[in-house]
Amino acid sequence: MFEVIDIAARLDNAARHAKATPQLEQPLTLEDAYRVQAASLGRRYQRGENRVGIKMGFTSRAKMAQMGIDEMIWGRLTDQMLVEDGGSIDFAAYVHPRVEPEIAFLLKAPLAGRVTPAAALAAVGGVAAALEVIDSRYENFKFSLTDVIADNSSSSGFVVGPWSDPALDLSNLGMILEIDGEARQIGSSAAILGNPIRSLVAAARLAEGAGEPLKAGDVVMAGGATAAEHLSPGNHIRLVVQALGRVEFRVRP
Ligand code: OOG
Ligand code: MG
Repeated sequence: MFEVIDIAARLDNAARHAKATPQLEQPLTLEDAYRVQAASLGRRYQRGENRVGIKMGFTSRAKMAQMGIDEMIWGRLTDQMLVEDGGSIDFAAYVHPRVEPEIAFLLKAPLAGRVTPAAALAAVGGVAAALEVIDSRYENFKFSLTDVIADNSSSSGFVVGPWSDPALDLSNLGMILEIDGEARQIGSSAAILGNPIRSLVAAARLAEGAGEPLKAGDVVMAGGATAAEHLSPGNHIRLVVQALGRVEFRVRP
């Protein structure tokens, strides 16, 4: 018998112990997949973690093509997932981590429901270059749309650079993802729905739909602008975004 709490526990344990779990046996409905996600986050909150924002997924063609999924998804971010800019992560704490170049928004006001891009921008206090560490809890990093949603959309870590003035034109900023000093992905913020602000517009609608409207202080990750890259112990990861600057972290050996 399918039980939301059982699948939530299985995915939460897989994340906690960095041990892969097989893909789900039964296909979930979209609604049930988000129920599982909420229940697994409930377990994290009970352990003392706090929700600090949300991440959007599959907002660029490059990400959709890499994973074979073409629908936008979202997941919750907690304070425990936050990695300090210039800091490091422990490779052993992840199943098979990857990194992707993103743009992050910091809200200075609540933002709920159907909003225009201009209204979304008016609620933004800062915008930054950001790196997301994704880590599917499923074996071989393989999943269906509902599998990945249940797994909190592969959320596992995020690193945010210094906040810049959101008045900047975000529509076409060059982005270079370097691993150990070598450019591995080169892209543009335009890859994120034509302009990453559209990802924030979608986030406002989806978060409210889930009964957790975006509030002041929330961070929203707009989604990977390029395909993700595998991480290995010892890697130094750096993203440079035109006009926004850099953000970086290390993977401890
Ligand atoms: C799912 C998460 C997608 C993004 O930025 O598109 C995502 C995955 O690729 O594992 O975070
Ligand atoms: Mg991402």
